[in-house]
Amino acid sequence: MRHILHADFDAFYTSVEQLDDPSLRGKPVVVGGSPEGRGVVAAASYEARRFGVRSAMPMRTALQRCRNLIRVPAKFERYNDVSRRVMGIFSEITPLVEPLSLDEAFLDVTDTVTPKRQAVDIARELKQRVREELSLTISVGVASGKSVAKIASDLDKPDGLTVVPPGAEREFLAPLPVDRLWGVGPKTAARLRSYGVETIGELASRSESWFRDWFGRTGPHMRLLALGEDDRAVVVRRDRKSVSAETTLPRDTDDPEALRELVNRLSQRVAASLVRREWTGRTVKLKLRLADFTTFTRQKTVPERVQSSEDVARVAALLLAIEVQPGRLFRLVGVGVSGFEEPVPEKDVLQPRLAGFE
Ligand code: TTP
Ligand code: MG
Ligand code: MG
Repeated sequence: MRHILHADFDAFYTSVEQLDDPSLRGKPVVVGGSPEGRGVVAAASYEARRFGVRSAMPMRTALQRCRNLIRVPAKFERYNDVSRRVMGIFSEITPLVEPLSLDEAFLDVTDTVTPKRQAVDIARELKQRVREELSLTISVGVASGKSVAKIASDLDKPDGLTVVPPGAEREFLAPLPVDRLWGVGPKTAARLRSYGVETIGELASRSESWFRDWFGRTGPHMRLLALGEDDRAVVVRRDRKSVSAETTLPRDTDDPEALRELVNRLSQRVAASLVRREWTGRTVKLKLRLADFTTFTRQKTVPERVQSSEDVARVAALLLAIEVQPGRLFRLVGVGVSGFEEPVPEKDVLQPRLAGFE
């Protein structure tokens, strides 16, 4: 019996914008491109959704549906930063975290569960920590497999918590429309409807041969998902090539002390991330941006593997010392580590990607 959590931010981009700018709170807000430039809606706040505004909708249509809609351009660096922080919180709960996108991840908490701390308690903890540390809300689904957990997290948004007890998967899925199934997009859903299948329950009641006849090789997989059976593992991807942190200085500076201090702080952040992942690296990289926006990197590969903030900072400081000169003003400093030695177990490599049906 496994316990899988799926956690997903509510209205991610717009919630971050409403957090950063209190004047946007409680209002219909979208993040996306301008209507003149044929932009589309990336994210819509729940207030905007009341007017029928949705992700992927042309901005022009969105503005027609809601005349008071406030449009904000995307700040991807900021979303990336929030994403890294939430993934950090997740990986403090369990190392078995599989990010699916910037705003969502699966967590396998099977080995974290104790009689006193059930999966639902962990889900509540997770929500509370995200609320306290990031001032944002996530919705969480709890189930015995990934597919049902993902569907569950979406059912009670925003700020939702949906638990599907073991054994209740099929019953939980039955009334839902087929396009809720993970991997069933609009095309497959339309095809299923043309066969008279509207709900997941109707789909689940079809015979094995029906699935094979209509969906060939993907048929058996679709059938299992409709039955709420999904034994795919939560896969920790170790394909990240580097871990880094950077900051723009409040004021451009050539002060060696201030720069050194900043390198130390950034090294601490990078090291914390390395320690959390149990990674060690070989190459330390320093990124520098001058007052005139010229940006360059310097890197050094060392014989001993680095992980601690002292080691990262020592190498980064060496690189920095070469570049610091009186009158040479720096605007941004970044520290990164790469060259990880982390053998990927065979079974992870062979784990099939989450295949859709179209
Ligand atoms: P989602 O998690 O799909 O949506 P959401 O977080 O905005 O809202 P929900 O409460 O329903 O989860 O996507 C996360 C972010 O990804 C979203 O805030 C913006 C971006 N995104 C796009 O840029 N284009 C899209 O078509 C979608 C669906 C999302
Ligand atoms: Mg989301
Ligand atoms: Mg999402």
